[in-house]
This record gives sequence, C-alpha cells and structure tokens, in this order.
Amino acid sequence: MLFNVVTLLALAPSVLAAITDNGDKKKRSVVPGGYIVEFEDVMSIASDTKSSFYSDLSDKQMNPTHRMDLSSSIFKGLSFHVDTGLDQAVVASDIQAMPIVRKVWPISLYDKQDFATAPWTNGSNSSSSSDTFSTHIMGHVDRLHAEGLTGNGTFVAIIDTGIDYNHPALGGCFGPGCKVAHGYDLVGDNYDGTNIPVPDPDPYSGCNEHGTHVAGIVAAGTNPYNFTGVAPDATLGAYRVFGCSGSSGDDVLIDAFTRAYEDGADIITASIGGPNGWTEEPWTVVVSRIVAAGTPCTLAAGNDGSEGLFYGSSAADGIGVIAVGSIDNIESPVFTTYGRYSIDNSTNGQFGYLAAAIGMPNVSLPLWAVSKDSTNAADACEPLPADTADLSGKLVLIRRGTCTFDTKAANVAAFGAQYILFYNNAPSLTSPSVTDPDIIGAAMVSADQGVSWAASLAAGSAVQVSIDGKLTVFSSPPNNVTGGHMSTFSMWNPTNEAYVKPEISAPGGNILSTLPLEQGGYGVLSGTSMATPFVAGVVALMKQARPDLDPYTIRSILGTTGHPVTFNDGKTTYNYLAPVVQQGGGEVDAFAAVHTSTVIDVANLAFNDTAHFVKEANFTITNRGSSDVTYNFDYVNAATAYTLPDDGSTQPQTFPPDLVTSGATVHLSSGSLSVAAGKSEVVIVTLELPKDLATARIPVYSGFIDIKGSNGDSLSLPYAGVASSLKDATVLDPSTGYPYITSTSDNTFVPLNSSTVFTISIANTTINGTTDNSTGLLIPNLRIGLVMPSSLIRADLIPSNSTLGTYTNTTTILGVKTLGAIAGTPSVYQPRANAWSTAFYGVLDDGTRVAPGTYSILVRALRIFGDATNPDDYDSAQTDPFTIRYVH
Ligand SMILES: *[C@@H]1O[C@H](CO)[C@@H](O)[C@H](O)[C@H]1NC(C)=O
Ligand SMILES: *[C@@H]1O[C@H](CO)[C@@H](O)[C@H](O)[C@H]1NC(C)=O
Ligand SMILES: *[C@@H]1O[C@H](CO)[C@@H](O)[C@H](O)[C@H]1NC(C)=O
Ligand SMILES: *[C@@H]1O[C@H](CO)[C@@H](O)[C@H](O)[C@H]1NC(C)=O
Ligand SMILES: *[C@@H]1O[C@H](CO)[C@@H](O)[C@H](O)[C@H]1NC(C)=O
Ligand SMILES: *[C@@H]1O[C@H](CO)[C@@H](O)[C@H](O)[C@H]1NC(C)=O
Ligand SMILES: *[C@@H]1O[C@H](CO)[C@@H](O)[C@H](O)[C@H]1NC(C)=O
Ligand SMILES: *[C@@H]1O[C@H](CO)[C@@H](O)[C@H](O)[C@H]1NC(C)=O
Ligand SMILES: CC(=O)N[C@H]1CO[C@H](CO)[C@@H](O)[C@@H]1O
Repeated sequence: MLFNVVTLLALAPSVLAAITDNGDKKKRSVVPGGYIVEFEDVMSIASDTKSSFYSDLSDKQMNPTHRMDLSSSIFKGLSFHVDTGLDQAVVASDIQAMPIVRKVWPISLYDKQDFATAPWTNGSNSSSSSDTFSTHIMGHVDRLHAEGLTGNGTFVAIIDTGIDYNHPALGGCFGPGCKVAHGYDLVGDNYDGTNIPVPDPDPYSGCNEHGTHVAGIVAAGTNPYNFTGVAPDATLGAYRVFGCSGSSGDDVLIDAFTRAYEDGADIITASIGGPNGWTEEPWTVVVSRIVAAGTPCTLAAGNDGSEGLFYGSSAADGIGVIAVGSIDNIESPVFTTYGRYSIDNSTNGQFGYLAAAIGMPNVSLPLWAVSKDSTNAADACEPLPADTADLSGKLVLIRRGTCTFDTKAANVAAFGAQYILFYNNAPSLTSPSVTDPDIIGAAMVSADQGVSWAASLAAGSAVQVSIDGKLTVFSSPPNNVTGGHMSTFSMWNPTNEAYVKPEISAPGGNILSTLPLEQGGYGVLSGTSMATPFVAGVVALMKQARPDLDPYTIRSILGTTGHPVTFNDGKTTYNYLAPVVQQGGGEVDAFAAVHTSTVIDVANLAFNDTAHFVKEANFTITNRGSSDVTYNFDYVNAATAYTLPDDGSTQPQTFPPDLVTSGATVHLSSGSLSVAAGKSEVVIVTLELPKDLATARIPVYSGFIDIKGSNGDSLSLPYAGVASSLKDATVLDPSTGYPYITSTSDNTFVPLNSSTVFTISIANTTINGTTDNSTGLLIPNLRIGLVMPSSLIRADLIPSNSTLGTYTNTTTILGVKTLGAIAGTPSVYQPRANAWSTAFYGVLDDGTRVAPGTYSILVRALRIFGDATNPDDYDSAQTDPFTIRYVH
C-alpha cells in the first residue's frame, strides 16, 4: 500500500548547505491533516455515502471536518481535514484500508507561476485597429486577427485567482452575454490553501492581480494601450482557486477543473504548479483524464528554471497536457514614474524610476550617497562605518550589484534610513526586491542618473529629490538582450521518466496586460503564467477555425509548428538551439497552427535513456490538404545539456547548465516523400548517439526534424533523449547529510546527535498517535533529501544490538533484517531538490508500536527506472542511532 508522506514540508532553511533547501525556493508542501480520497468507481457520493464515511472516521477518533465534495464524471471523492494532533501516517494508512476508498492523498499546495509586478497606471484614452502588439507579432497572432479570427464562439476556462470582470477591457460584467460568462469562486477571499474554502458564485477578485492579468492575455478587448488578448472575442470562465494570498490545494484544483469541464469549456488553462515531474499526483491524474475526455488543457511549465534539468512541474507533467514554457518579449513594456530633483537650488531636472513592490511614497528629501564613487561595485554590501550620520531624514542613493538589495537595505536601515533609490549597474530598470521591514520606500533609477547624482554629491553639491507620483509614462523599448529567447526562469525537463516537456513556448517574460481596476487597470508581469494563457488563446483560435480538433491533435500541431529558438543565458545569445527540454517545440506560431494542412501524429519523439533506448521511433505525417504534397526531411541538433556539473558529482547544476554542441545523428526512412491528398505515411526515425559525451554527467540531447512541404508547410518535430542509463544516477547521497534525525518541535531541522533520548507520550492515544506539545516530550523526525527524483523511498526501522534482543521476529526487507517500515512510509513520487520530514511516534506501518529502545532508520530510495524488488536498485543510508522512551 503506497501513499504520500503526510507531514508538513517546512520552508525553513536547512542546516545542510549541500542541499538547496533555502526558503525562497518553491517547495512541495501539504495541508496539515488534509486529505483527498477517491472512492471506488461503483460508489457515488450520495449524502449517505459521505455521512457513513465520515462517521467511520469519527469512530476512529479522527474528528473529520468536511472540506469539499469532489463529484464529477471525472472524479468521485471528498476532501476533509482530520485532527492534526494525530499520527498522520497512521491516519493515512487507516483511510487507505477502508474498502470504499480507491486512493487517499494528502492535499498538496500549488502556487501561481508569476513574478512581481511592475508599477501600473490607468492610462489615457486612445485606440488603434490593426494588431501591432509585440507578443502577437512574435506568435503570428496578428496575421490571424487580420483574417478576422478572434476566438468568437469559443469558451476558455481560466483556473486562477478570479477575474476583475468590471474591467472595461474584460467586458465590464459577469454572466450570460458578458465576456466573463461563466465561473465560480471555489474558495473566498480568506482562503490561503490550508484552511477550509468558503465558496460563493461570484468569481470577482480585486485583491489578487494574477487572474485578471491572465484573462487579459487570453481575451482583453480594446483599451488605451492598444493591445488585445490573443482571442479577444472568446468567452471566459473564471474559476477562482486562490484567496487574496497563499496557495491552492489540489482538492480545490480538481474541483475547479472538473467544474470547467462540465460547464463545457473548449479549453481549460491554469498558470499554476509545483515541482514534481511524476504523473501520479491526483490533480495531474484528473487533468490527464479531462484531456482524454476531449478538452485540451494548457498548464504552466513552471518558473524554477534556476534549478536545472529534471525538474518538471505538476500538472504540466501530465500525459496529454500541453505544458507551456516562457519566451521573453521582444519589447520591455514599462510604466515609468517621474520625480524631480534640484542641485544646489538651481539646476532642476526630471528622472524616471521604477518602484519596489513595497512602493515609493511621496517624499521630498536631500539625497545622501553611501559611496560618492559610482564605480564602487559592492556599494553598501558591508556594514556602514560607526560614525555614519543619522539617515532618517535622507533619501539614500546606492549602486546596484554584488550583494542583494536587502543586504544593502539592512546596512543603511541600521542608521535609520527609510527611503532608498538604487541606481542600476546595467541598462534599463528593474523593480528592486526589498523586504527589510525598516524600509518604507524603495525604487530604482537608471545607471546614468545615479552616476550623475553621485558626481554632483562628490563635487560637494546638495541634491534635493521630490517624489509625488503624479507623472507616469508608458514606454515599450526593444529588448535586444533576451527578447525572443527562452526566459531564464522557464523550467527544464525532461520528466523523471524521460518524457519530453514542455510541448511549446510562448511570450511570457515582460507581458503587458490587464490588472484589477483597484490595482490600476494595467501592468506588466512575467512568468510561465503569462505564456500559458497565450497558448490557451491560440487554442481558442484553432478551435474557432477547426472545431473538430481533438486535444491530442491540437497538442501535436502546436508542438510541431513552433519555431525553435537559439539559447540565451540571460546575457548572451549563442549560435546553437536551446535544448528541447527547455523550449519544447520553440516559439508558438498561431498562424501555422491554424493553417497547416500537414499534421504529425505526435508532439515530439522521446528516445528515453540508453537502457530503454527507442531503437526505432516513427511518426505519421498526414496531408489534410486537397492536393498531393512532396515533403523533404532534414534535422538539426539543439545543444546537449549536462545535468550534473562534473563526473564526480551527484547534485544537478543550476541554470545555466553546461551545454555542448555534440548531438545525435538522425536517420530517416526517407529523405523525401510524396503524400497524396487526404493520405498518411509513416516515417521511421533512428538515432546514433554522440560518442564523445561524459555519460556520468547525465547528458540530455535533443533536436528537431525539419519537415518542408511543397505546399509551403514547414514543421519541426522535436526529439530528445538521455545519453546515459538513468538507473545509474544517484538519487540519495549521504554526503549531502541526508537522511538524519531531528525533532518535530524544531522547525529549523537541526540534526540531533546519537545520544538524544526521545520521549513519546502514549497517554492521549486516539489511534495510537500523540502530540508533542506537552512539556518535556521530544518526537523523532526523520528528514530526507534527494539529489535526483525517486518514485519509492523506504524507511525501515533497525533495532540496535542491545534492542534486538527484545524482538524474536524481525522481517527481512530487500535483504536487510528490520522491524518493518515506519508508519507513513514508504513515501512515493518525490521530486529532487526537496527535503521533507516524517515524524516517528514509535509506530510501524502495520500499526504495531515498538518497544522502548535504541534504533536507527535505514532509508532506501529507488533509483529512476529501478526494480523495486531488487535491493541493488536502491541508494541507501542509515541514520545515526537514537533512543525512544514512552510516557503514559
Ligand atoms: C460571433 O458569432 C456570432 C454567431 O455565433 C455572431 O452573431 C457574432 O456577430 C459574432 N461576433 C463577432 C465579433 O464576429
Ligand atoms: C495608441 O494608439 C494611438 C493611435 O495610434 C496613439 O495615439 C497612442 O499613443 C497609443 N497608445 C499607447 C499607449 O501607445
Ligand atoms: C537652498 O534653499 C534652502 C531653502 O531656501 C536654503 O536653506 C539652502 O541654504 C539653499 N542651499 C543652497 C546650496 O543654496
Ligand atoms: C540594444 O539596445 C540598446 C538600447 O536600446 C542599444 O543601445 C544597443 O545598441 C542595442 N544593441 C544592439 C546589438 O542592437
Ligand atoms: C522509458 O522507459 C521506461 C521503462 O520502460 C518507461 O517506464 C518510461 O515510460 C519510458 N519513457 C518514455 C518517455 O517513454
Ligand atoms: C510506430 O511506433 C509505435 C509506438 O510508438 C508502434 O506501436 C508502431 O508499430 C510503429 N509503427 C511502425 C510502422 O513502425
Ligand atoms: C487529551 O487531550 C485533550 C485535548 O487535547 C485534553 O483535554 C485531555 O485532558 C487529554 N487527556 C489526557 C489523559 O491527557
Ligand atoms: C502547541 O504548542 C504551540 C506552540 O507552543 C501552541 O501554539 C499551540 O497552541 C499548542 N497546541 C495545543 C493543542 O496545546
Ligand atoms: C501498538 C499499539 O499500541 N497498538 C494499540 C493501538 O490502539 C488499539 C486500540 O486502543 C490497541 O488495540 C492496540 O494494541
């Protein structure tokens, strides 16, 4: 019996430097005491089923609280909370044992996939008719608009934070006849992911800008900024799954997806996700079922590009799902606010600035520079001299660079500073990230402005700066550094089982769209969150033109009509193509997706790893046109990416991974092929792997098969594979410090040494569980971190020699004498670069309580594609011994 670990994943930093366990990374986390159950098929959740299920839980002292009914043709089940004081491992195994239950999962939490907003404004009145919006030119949407294709008659369901439908560009109303015609608020303003959702029928949201921005990308109508959505005449559904802050649980996501499906959506889109890379999460399972039932789904590929390869995201990693990566806009739209300054009361000037998320209130103060030397690269990175003046009445000028904005902020806040102007050390402006609570206002000004002010101050002049927030100007200068290339934040695959994702990429970096009116109406956001609704809009245009297209064909057309882009690391563009596991089919081409009469039956070809190498792949090419077409085939390799930094390491390298140009040699069964109108032909593809790769570093090769038709169609079919055996990759590396024993009461997870005696209370037993709240109790907490993903992680209890005498019947598991799995284990389908904890209350998976004594825990993680019955296919490591006692 397998179920997920049910302990809460902490976000606090680990004491172990080897694992990137720092708090600012998105981690998998679950709702404490929260579960989703799927009932067996024959059951429907009639109210008596539900009440008898809950009364069974009550009989087991679980004190259940109902969360949601999950009842649809796709999924039948419930979600609920139980008493968090119980041993959750035992709870989960008791629930899974109930005959009515097909499967139980903890409720996982997911996040939106966007980044901080740039400032905004209400803007002026003007409009234009032809589509010159930079992202629409990039994706060839402008050409479809010129043909009159606008998504009319299609229904796009947006699973997000709700929509400000009062926005004039989003129709100004909600309900039948409005642009936002469908939807539901599944959660209410106060929902944060862990508490109980309070639904209502109105999906309005003004407090959370994400969904309104996403909605504008799909379907904004005319507005003062002269842009529209990709499918401006589409009808929208707003399914609200986030409150004003926090995350969303997968029970809510399952309910939202099945609702949208049953409301008849033509496309369902969600810019939501969390690291996973396996296809078995309950939400992922439901999305794949909806695709199989006929509704295409677009999901954000995720924003953890910084983590490197093999870092897929749920539910983008689902089978049949269209995962969307992000490309940076060729323009950098920006709302620049202007302030004024004077030098020695005489020279007056204006300067543009970009405020931090904390804002920049109206102030008029003398400017004070930490360093009057504007070439000081590490300005304010060290504590300021003790004799620094009181900075409370100053506007502090600091050069960007070397250390974080917050380090600089803390160093000046130590002397009373409240307002900071950073000047850039690079072209353009970015919003500085300042969270220091002592800082009230912060903003960035241009490098030129900062250098000029520093020079004035160095010359002994007084500079007075006034900010009143009155003048904001929109501009959209070209982005010639990263524009048209993959955004550095876009997540890298392949999935943990070598599936090729994402399917396609679209403009997602620096995107202008609508914001709630109360947040100014318009703004710029970045993320795969922004790329995903773009593709949903493209699918709406495809459905308008060809209503009979099924989700798999839509996915294949999108994946093969895109344009591969060259690699860019955020600073420099290289002359080789970005790996397929970063860009999928490349930049979406809406025009080609609608007009191609050549259809390939797959979105990409996965050659798997060397142990499961696909010796002969194939694709079927169909000519849906009315005349015969001759196709010519060729191929081009993309860069091969190394997962690991060097031969000896086990931990994947962060962005940018090392890339080499050595790629596969591709052989096609024909170099040229004539396909009659309405007919199909099969092309066989075989690969020869490059011989000169460092296989221990887990190289991932890829490329594109070019398909050029005599009718003008031009397609590229992505292929990718792993040039090593994934079973050889270490998943659990004891040199990183994992696994180890800490205590459940320490949320910084400091390892405890082997002389620690844990004291567990069994006085207040319900199902033999306990809490560690009473004074003096210390509960062991097993902490595990993986360097690569694992689908099965065992944690078996080993008695010490002195304790062994207590037991006559130990069991041999995978060749090792143990007492059995600790309750709550094995743990399944864990991503890498993630650490989690399992409390040990002295109870084993089969419910038996072990005697007081000294034990250690043997952790064994199954390597990718390993055989779960073969001990050699696991990486293993044992914790230090620890001693448990009980009190009554
Ligand atoms: C959309 O289609 C409907 C009919 O389905 C038609 O009445 C309406 O005029 C169309 N709207 C636009 C903007 O083309
Ligand atoms: C929108 O287009 C009009 C007419 O071409 C132009 O005057 C106006 O400046 C544009 N607005 C923006 C924000 O570019
Ligand atoms: C600028 O004007 C203020 C107020 O009028 C005055 O106190 C200050 O001395 C002047 N500074 C210079 C450099 O003239
Ligand atoms: C990129 O843009 C900047 C500012 O817009 C400009 O100064 C620079 O010459 C451009 N570089 C290239 C290679 O076009
Ligand atoms: C690779 O092979 C393994 C083992 O047969 C299989 O489980 C997995 O699904 C394959 N991956 C792909 C992308 O086909
Ligand atoms: C094409 O590949 C599929 C598996 O992906 C296989 O079932 C089929 O037999 C192959 N067709 C040909 C003609 O080789
Ligand atoms: C058990 O816990 C409950 C509340 O958590 C408390 O009211 C009760 O006194 C406890 N019982 C014992 C025997 O400690
Ligand atoms: C457990 O302890 C925490 C922190 O000390 C406290 O906030 C919480 O209320 C306690 N819970 C119970 C049930 O006593
Ligand atoms: C290991 C252990 O203590 N198991 C007990 C759990 O609680 C039930 C019901 O009280 C007992 O029957 C078990 O012996």
